[in-house]
Amino acid sequence: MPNEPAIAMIVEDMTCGHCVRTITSAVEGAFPGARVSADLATHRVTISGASDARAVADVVAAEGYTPVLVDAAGAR
Ligand SMILES: [Cu+2]
Repeated sequence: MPNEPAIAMIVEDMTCGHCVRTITSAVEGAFPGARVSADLATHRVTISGASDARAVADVVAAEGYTPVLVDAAGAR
């Protein structure tokens, strides 16, 4: 679904490449077909290919992080 809106969240406690890998593999494992891109500098994580933002945030939280859902269009 190319036009499916992306999910975006700010994860302030995502602080290194290990965090990025942990979050990416957890989300992609829980939502087959989802693609995660993470930017360490802004702590922003964008997920495409998944539709339930709350469920994605719950997966990230289950890994011990603190996701805050934001508007995928850019506002935070
Ligand atoms: Cu880390």
